Amino acid sequence: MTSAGLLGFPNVGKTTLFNALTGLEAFTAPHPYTTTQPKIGTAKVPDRVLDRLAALEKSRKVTHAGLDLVDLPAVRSGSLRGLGAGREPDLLLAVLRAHDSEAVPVGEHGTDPVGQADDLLVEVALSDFEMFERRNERLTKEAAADPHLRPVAEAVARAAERLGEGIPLRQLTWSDIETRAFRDMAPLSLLPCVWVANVAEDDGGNDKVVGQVREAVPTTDPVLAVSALIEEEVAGLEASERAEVYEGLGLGEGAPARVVRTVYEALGLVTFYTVNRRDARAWTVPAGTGAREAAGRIHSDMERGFIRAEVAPIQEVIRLGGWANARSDGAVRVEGRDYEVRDGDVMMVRFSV
Ligand SMILES: Nc1nc2c(ncn2[C@@H]2O[C@H](COP(=O)(O)OP(=O)(O)O)[C@@H](O)[C@H]2O)c(=O)[nH]1
Ligand SMILES: [Mg+2]
Repeated sequence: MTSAGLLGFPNVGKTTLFNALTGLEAFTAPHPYTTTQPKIGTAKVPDRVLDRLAALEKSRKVTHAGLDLVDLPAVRSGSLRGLGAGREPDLLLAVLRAHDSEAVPVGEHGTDPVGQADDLLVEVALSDFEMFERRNERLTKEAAADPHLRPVAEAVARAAERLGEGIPLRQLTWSDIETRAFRDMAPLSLLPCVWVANVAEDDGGNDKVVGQVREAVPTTDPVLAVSALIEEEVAGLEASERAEVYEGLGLGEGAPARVVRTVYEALGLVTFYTVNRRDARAWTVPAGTGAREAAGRIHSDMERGFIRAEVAPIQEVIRLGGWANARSDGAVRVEGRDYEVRDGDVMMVRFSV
């Protein structure tokens, strides 16, 4: 499953946001470094259209898309080294404290989200830099003896130089060969990053905060404002109450839906749906995935024996009152194996094995 790592300085609200997104109650405390072991949880992706489709088709089960979240230990100077090695996340969710509640002690990085963003960018670039410098030294020697290594050595040298200037690797363009050469080092600054400003409960100036953070981070990084504390409380309510509370508080669809959608977008993922009496289900694939390959996500037989896909946008299926109606009304298209699955497609795969 897709995974996001929560990154940030002590006490900024990482665990609170983790709880809000996963509905788990991890231990939070108003003192730093309460999270010593990474915790893992799964955020269910709230998806009202999928729920409506399931109701129309009388599916016995609904399977939402998910996002694995890793609540990483707080960032201290030098603490990032080796963090990515092993089970690195697909993306970073960088959390910035943007509230100054007196109940929560202020750490050395303060409550100014822009300062924290600057400092986090430096920490991440620095930890990658040290790794690339070491690799660079070794590769320079090896490439002198083995010309085949030269392109890789040059890429690592160039990366080390830019990291030394504080530039995250994701801001530069790398070929597939270069990215592969970096892979075993798992550089954090190459990962897509979504920034979350953890704002006060009563904050009316969220747009301003978002704008300020946006100025401080790479232009391609999405920025969101979330009140983690409220969201944690809402996550504790019955599912049936949540939508109403969100509406009452003017929080729209709520943070879990917003965060997960932003993460999917940042990773270039699209969601498609399958539905029958047994199960209504959301699936995610990289944008540009062909129908046959997407079918393989559901079952390898469907990929092997793929004949065609019947496709209609989920909103259209719901508007017409279900799949059978959509089909008799001519809203269902027949697509071949190379059809690029679009976000929101309902797909029925015809196959034979
Ligand atoms: N007032 C207020 N307190 C918060 C907010 N987010 C987190 N906190 C509190 O800040 C403290 C530290 O939060 P925690 O999630 O443990 O921070 P972490 O160290 O980044 O994991 C806890 O007491 C939280 O209840 C918020 O949006 N507003
Ligand atoms: Mg924590």
